[in-house]
Amino acid sequence: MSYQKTHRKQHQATSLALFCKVVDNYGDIGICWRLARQLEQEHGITVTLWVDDLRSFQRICPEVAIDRDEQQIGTVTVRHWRDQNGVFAPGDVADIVIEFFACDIPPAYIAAMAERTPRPVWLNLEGLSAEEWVEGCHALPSPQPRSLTKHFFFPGFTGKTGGLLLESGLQQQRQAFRHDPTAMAAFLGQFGVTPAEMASLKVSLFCYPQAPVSALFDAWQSSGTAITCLVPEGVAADAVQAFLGQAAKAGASATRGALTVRVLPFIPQPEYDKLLWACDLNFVRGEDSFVRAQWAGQPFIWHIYPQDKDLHHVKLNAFLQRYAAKTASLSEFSLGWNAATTIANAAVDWAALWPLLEADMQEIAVMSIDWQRQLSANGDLASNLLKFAATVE
Ligand code: TRH
Repeated sequence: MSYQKTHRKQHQATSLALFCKVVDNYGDIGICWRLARQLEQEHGITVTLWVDDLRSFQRICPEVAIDRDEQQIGTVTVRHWRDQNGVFAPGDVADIVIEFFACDIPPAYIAAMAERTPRPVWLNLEGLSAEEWVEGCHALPSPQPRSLTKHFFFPGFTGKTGGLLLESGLQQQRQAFRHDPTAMAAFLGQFGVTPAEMASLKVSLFCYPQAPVSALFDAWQSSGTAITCLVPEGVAADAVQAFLGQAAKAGASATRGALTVRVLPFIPQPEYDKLLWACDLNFVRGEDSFVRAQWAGQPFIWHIYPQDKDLHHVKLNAFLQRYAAKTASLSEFSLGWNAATTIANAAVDWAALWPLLEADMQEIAVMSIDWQRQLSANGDLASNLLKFAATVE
């Protein structure tokens, strides 16, 4: 990825403030935390992460203390963004200021940005979509009051976008883990996964409550292959509880027919990556786990974040056209999982769809490696973001 430079800035950025408002669940802070760590660790940028919801943050990063206004997590400074008040001087403003998902940063911070010399680079880091319009909007300037300019920065799947978050050593770590059966067994074993379950087809399940989990569980029970479904606590809780016949607490498990369902604790973010690497098929959702499943290189099914008027179906189709155009079983299954087929959801025949997907899994895994190559060729989002910031006057 290259950005046209008109003038080279005299100084490279050394500090960055990232403002994160948690709209829902864990994806907003999940993405911001990943980006903050990578900017510090791989680029030596001093990062201050402002986040309004420390409880959600703690769920994916247990080191977070929920009662602290300011804390260091690793080398990242984390500030509790309590409200829009606050007093800021130009000296408090970082070289690069990022608002995640168009969150409103405190007015006094913006006023300080306007008074700072040089002006900071101000970016709005947007949500991920495979739709074509993203390429046209990526990197566009948006003039703001006080002669400030904000630029849009879009993650994406092509070289005309900002790319995806990808840590530099991730693929080597994944390969080392995949080639180390002892490490994989130890990882899964800590959650009570038995040797028989390890030898079965292992599926991780992360989805929104409206996914047709019970219907799929019914189909899996009659599968010709033994299946172990690993579900973090709190996910699809009603369907999991109904299957287990007991509360869906970490450690609970039950087997019916070919299917074992086992509840895991909700694990820290780096451990979740390992879960995706260890499983043969991953059900993921939202944005961050969706991207991690792509780097895991295993077949995956995406449950997209629901939007009003089924707008998310457009996004889902845009992604499937890029990723799954050649694999009908994957497209059909994904559309059914998201109630995005033309058939009513109740009519999706999971018992018929599942064997088709299962039969294509090896082919999908091979295709996934090719997909990873295409994505990696776009560079990684953190590096692309810094390269772009260096071109902004
Ligand atoms: O949690 P999500 O649904 O998050 C988001 C938000 O809802 C957000 O508002 C919306 O904009 C976005 O989806 C599209 O799904 P996501 O994005 O996959 O984020 C989940 C995070 O939680 C991710 O960083 C992985 C992490 N995680 C763990 O750390 N441990 C776990 O056990 C699990 C299941 C997930």
